Amino acid sequence: MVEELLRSKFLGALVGTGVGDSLGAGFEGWGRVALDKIEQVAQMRKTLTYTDDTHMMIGMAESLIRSKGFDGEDMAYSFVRNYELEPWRGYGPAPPHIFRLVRNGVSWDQAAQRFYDGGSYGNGSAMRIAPIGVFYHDKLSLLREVACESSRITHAHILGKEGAVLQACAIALATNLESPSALDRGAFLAELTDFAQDDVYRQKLATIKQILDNPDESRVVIELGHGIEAFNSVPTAIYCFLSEPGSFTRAVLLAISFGGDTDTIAAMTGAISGACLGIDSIPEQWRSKLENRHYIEELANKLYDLYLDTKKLGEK
Ligand code: RVK
Ligand code: MG
Ligand code: MG
Repeated sequence: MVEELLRSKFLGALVGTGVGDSLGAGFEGWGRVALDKIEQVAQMRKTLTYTDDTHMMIGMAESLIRSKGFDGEDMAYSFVRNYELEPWRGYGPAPPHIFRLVRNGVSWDQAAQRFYDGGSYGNGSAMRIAPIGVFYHDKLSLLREVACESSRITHAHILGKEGAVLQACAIALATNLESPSALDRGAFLAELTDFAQDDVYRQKLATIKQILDNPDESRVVIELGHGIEAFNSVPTAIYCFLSEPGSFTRAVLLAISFGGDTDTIAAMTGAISGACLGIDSIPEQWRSKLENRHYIEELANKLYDLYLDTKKLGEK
């Protein structure tokens, strides 16, 4: 793939997370929302302020860049430090407690096991995964391992880990597409199904195929979900991308229109769509209002430079 196209996809996935998250944040907990209502609200806002989804995505990118790849302890402390600086970003219930344990000396890969039954299956480890999705897009078995390890920092339940893995894989497959016209939705879903190791996700991927083949949006919330659990939101984001593969705007608006956990479903849809279509697909009127846009772009550029360096070293 041409280098500038790939760079644009790294930028698209990271900025796409931020734009989806901040646009969706105003509609959290709503029922169905009309598309023009979402656009109107976005237009009225001076700044698009992001939430924990993007804040943790930033922490993940910072750590990958600093450590030149995945380092669990460094990534955990990256999340902890960012949380301590801006605890008001709307974090889910468990992460702040986990961060306190890590700060008090509990090992990064042990703290999350203490919460819920077998760890959390919330969508918190999938919503932040864009940097891993793009950085490991051409090494899918390594991507699986790293996505899973990164999830263990806060989400140790198998369904939490598998949600992060599936979202990372969707971003990677989207990154690998030369253009949206190269997308074969059936093949994309078949690859994700091969990658998914849990029946809950395999079943939801089969439902996505059915809904795409016989369009019926009333099935989306009922059967795919719009909730805070990874299995009730990652499949919905994948559906939104596959439903509108040629338009970042339409994919993200669709994600928000389903209501529920709108910031997170839109963040994950934005990450996949941005990875497919690149940074220029994100409307300038949204991009220019995204809080910390230049810093997020700087991180995407640094991550891409690191990807190139790592690739050159591997080729020697
Ligand atoms: C506020 C039973 C479980 C569970 C288990 C449920 C931000 C709980 C972001 C829990 C995202 C919720 C969101 C969230 C991300 C998880 N048994 N119930 N084993 N595991 N749950 O606390 O980071 O918005 O109801 O890990 O995943 O925008 O409260 O948080 O929407 O999932 O929070 O799980 O949240 P947590 P998170
Ligand atoms: Mg959030
Ligand atoms: Mg959310």
